[in-house]
Amino acid sequence: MKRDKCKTHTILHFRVNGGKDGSLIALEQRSSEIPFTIKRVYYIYSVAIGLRRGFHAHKKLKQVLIGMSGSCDVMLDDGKTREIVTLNRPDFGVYLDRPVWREMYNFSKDCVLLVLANDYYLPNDYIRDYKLFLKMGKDGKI
Ligand code: T46
Repeated sequence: MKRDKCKTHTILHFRVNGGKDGSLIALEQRSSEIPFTIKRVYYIYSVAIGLRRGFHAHKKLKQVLIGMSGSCDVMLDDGKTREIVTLNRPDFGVYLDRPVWREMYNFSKDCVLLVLANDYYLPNDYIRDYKLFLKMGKDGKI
């Protein structure tokens, strides 16, 4: 699987099995595909036009975000660099393997955003204050 490493994330390009009859992508839990043990899968859909979500970073959680249908943008900020990715195809994923501040926006009406995560839902893993996120980064606490 091809990967493009960026400052705040890594793009995972999935192998597409396809032809005239349609396409199929299989994601296996192995270092060359989904590089962690998947403990949780969730998806976000029916987001009202103009709404923004996210506004947090994770201390430890690793995730892969995939735009299954429609499109949305995700802004990623590691405290030094800001990058924006448009999730508009099911054949690539955004791998977040370090603490990055994220905001999702520009959701199309038909957007379905799928997320694979390496851990259960743990509210204590969230940093919901941007200034605190920057401070924790500077202090080497995340
Ligand atoms: C992330 C981005 C991409 C649960 O009960 N279980 C879950 O696994 C999740 C993810 C959420 N929830 C509850 C907690 C809230 O009451 O669902 C509600 C909405 O969650 P939140 O406001 O955190 O959703 P987003 O879209 O802001 O963020 C989510 C993930 O929480 C986050 O980890 O990286 O999607």
